[in-house]
Amino acid sequence: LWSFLLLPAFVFLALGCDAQNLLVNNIVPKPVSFTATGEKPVEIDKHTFIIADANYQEQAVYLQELLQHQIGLRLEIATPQTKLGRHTRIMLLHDPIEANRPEMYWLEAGAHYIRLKARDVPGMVHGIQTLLQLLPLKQVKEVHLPTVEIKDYPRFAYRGMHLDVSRHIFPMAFLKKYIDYLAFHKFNNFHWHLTDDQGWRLEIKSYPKLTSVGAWRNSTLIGHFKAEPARYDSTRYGGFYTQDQVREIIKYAAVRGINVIPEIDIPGHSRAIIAAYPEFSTKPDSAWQVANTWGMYNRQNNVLAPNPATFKFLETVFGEVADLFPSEYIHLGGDECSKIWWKASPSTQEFMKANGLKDEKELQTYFIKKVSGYLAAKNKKTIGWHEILEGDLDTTAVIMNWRSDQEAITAAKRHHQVIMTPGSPLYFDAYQSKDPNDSLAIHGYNPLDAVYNYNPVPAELKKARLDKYILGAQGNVWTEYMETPSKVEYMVFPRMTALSEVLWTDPAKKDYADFKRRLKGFILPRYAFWGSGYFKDFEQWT
Ligand code: TNX
Repeated sequence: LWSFLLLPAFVFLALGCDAQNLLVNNIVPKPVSFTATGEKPVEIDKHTFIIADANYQEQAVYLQELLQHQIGLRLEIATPQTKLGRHTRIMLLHDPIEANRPEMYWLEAGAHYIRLKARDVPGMVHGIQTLLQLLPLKQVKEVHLPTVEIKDYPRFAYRGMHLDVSRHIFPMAFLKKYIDYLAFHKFNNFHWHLTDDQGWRLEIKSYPKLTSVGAWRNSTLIGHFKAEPARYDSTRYGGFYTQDQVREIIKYAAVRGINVIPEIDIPGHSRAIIAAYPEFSTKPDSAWQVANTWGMYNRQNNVLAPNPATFKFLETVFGEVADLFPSEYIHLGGDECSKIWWKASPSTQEFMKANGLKDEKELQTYFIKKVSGYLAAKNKKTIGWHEILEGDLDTTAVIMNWRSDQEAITAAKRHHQVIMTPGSPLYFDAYQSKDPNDSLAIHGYNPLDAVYNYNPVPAELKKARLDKYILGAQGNVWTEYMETPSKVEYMVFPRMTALSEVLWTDPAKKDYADFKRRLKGFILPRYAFWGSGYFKDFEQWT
């Protein structure tokens, strides 16, 4: 008789736990640890309150908006005066949880409460994302959340996505959507590539021609299939972001736990600058235009000349940038600086002689050190592409490595921290299929499984116990052939989702087949819910 009476309770518990395991098993990126606590599920309905302490007031509003959008319930944010009664409360609380675990969160769902604890804003945002992944993607009157306990934190400190807005510019609304994508995937840095040969996109008060001239080119991409060459017409193309707009983006990202790192690319990739101010070029008398084609490297002059006016310019521009962006790090580019224009310029050669620089590499280092010094004077640290390693640099500079493991090993041996962003497989402007009719892209083939199976820590570094120098990794989104937001979405999804798990989850817990199960069952519906495009044929190519 006893076993007969106990059976229903047992079935309830067993089913309850299964349901909980199932839900938690669907989270992307996979969390560090979770336990299904098997209590009576928590009910969320229109009477549920959100309560946040002083640290997380903005995140309470963020959660309120997300919940309203996802399940159609607009929950009230309680104030100290609110009478809570016996209704469920979702609590956002500051708690150090564990020492030395930045971005950690602790989610507990018990009988009448959901408690989210975090030591910092990014941690709280990650907890919010996990909570949303435990809830359905549909409008409800009430929903029952199985009781769970999740403790979670990232594998890497730097988890970035980059976006090139020079080759193509995107509306403010899309930048915000992109930041929402980063937040959902528990990234913490947005690398904003704001300048390049094909357009300068940031208002600089002291040098207005950077945008009145430098933000505009006379070519617009029209053809865009792999099977046919890219075609352009000569329509004027361009635009830029005002400093007020930039502040709006920074604020929007900060609420979502995301730091915005601006990149001003010098001393190469500077064609838009010299179109606006020819006096900073090695040929001040030429009439330069903002570049109308891609791939300027070596073919057309796009380097800055070392003269007092140029250095004054760089100090002022990086000064305005440092004042505008709260980020601890500013990216000064430093990639692909063609040396031939310096070789061919008598005044540059004279400058080098006068300053004891024996070759153009040393001149490049001279530029990087100057700008790094301007940044340091503003209390900012430097990030640069790995070419900045060509010279002897202060070890506070972080190296962004876009080539092979070898550059990372060199940098780490010289005690620089490194962010891994190798073309293969982290350039999301590369093809994700071998379909001859695919939409136009650059480079080879970086399919989804290559991204998923990527390990940012080179084996040799691990052996040499230098793996602590790897800060993390980043997906790069160069937009030569991404002229619309939907093309960007097509290129980043689902590869960005795969990268989020590379950066967050313990490699021992990764499993590509299981990732694809979660992707198909739970993330593709998200893309659809956001109204976002994505590359649908990934199964065929991986
Ligand atoms: C190289 S990687 C570049 C970019 C291009 C990209 C195209 C790097 C630091 N520079 O200027 O957009 O290749 O994939």
